[in-house]
Amino acid sequence: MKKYQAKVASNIAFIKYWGKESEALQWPANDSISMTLDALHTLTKVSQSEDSDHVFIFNGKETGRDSKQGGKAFRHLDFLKEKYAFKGALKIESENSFPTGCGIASSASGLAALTLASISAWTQSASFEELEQKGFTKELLSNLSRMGSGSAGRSIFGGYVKWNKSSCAEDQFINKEVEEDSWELCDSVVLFSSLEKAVGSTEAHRAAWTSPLFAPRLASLSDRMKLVTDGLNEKNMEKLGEAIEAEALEMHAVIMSATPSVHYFGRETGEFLADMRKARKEHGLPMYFTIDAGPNVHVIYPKSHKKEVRAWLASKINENNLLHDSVGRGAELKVTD
Ligand code: 2P0
Repeated sequence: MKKYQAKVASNIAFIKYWGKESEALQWPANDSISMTLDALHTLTKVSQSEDSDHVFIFNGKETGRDSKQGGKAFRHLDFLKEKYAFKGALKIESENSFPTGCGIASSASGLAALTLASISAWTQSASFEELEQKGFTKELLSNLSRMGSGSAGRSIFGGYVKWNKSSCAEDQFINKEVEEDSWELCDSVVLFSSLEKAVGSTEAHRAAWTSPLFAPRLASLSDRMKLVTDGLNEKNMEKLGEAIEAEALEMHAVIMSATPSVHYFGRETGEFLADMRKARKEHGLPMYFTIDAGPNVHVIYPKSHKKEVRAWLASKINENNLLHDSVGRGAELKVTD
């Protein structure tokens, strides 16, 4: 039985997708931009099955329609099957190379890998070229991944990827903004907790509109987007870094001032951010933080300073709590017998 295998890395947003204009259409409240990672990935293998329903095995364990992980996957499979009138059930085996649900967008790599591998299996396509011949361009695959989980749309492409909300939901699109080879940035994730977060992203997205900080944020975000894209194009770490730190803190301020109010990070994370800023000043290390919807910190720095930054991190954090990664090349697809 042929297995269609998608390997998709997670991504870390520099300008966050936070809040939705429409949940049904997966239309975000703002443009976002992220760096696709390389090592932190989901590997999903899909084969066609004789069973009456899909079988979804997540990290070695069969996961049903009613579970949190399975629910999102099954809903997305149902959506794809109905949209394209695909025939038959699938057997899906999916594994993450990193802890799930703690601020390393696992739904980004997971839903993108599921989209890619399941469409490849249903259409029996062994490569991106074959998928494109059947109408499934990377742009379409990215858009379909977005329907599974917003951030997943950005993980199909490598490098630095922008999700443009456009003026109506149907016109939104995702594209590579800056090539991965143009500037190699690293991301070291500092794990303060590998536990699943108590409040999921979808629920927290919904609450964003209740924060008094949300409207002013949306009004000023295009200036910050310019700083981020200029920083990437000019390879200016200070410009990029200051913008991504302000952005992460602002997203968390929105989350904390929304109803219900959620705190995704605690004292340990806060202390680490202060230490990092101090070390940056004292030792001139070009490292800056961003934080997703979880307690873990992503330390972003140019590859040229990999040795010094990682030495500083190793002096502060137990190596079991560090995940080192860098900018990646985007989704991969292959078929095994
Ligand atoms: C992002 N995050 O841009 C932002 C920043 C987390 C913090 O997108 O409801 O799991 O599945 O579309 O993609 C996490 O939200 O939300 C997220 P859904 P998703 O990466």
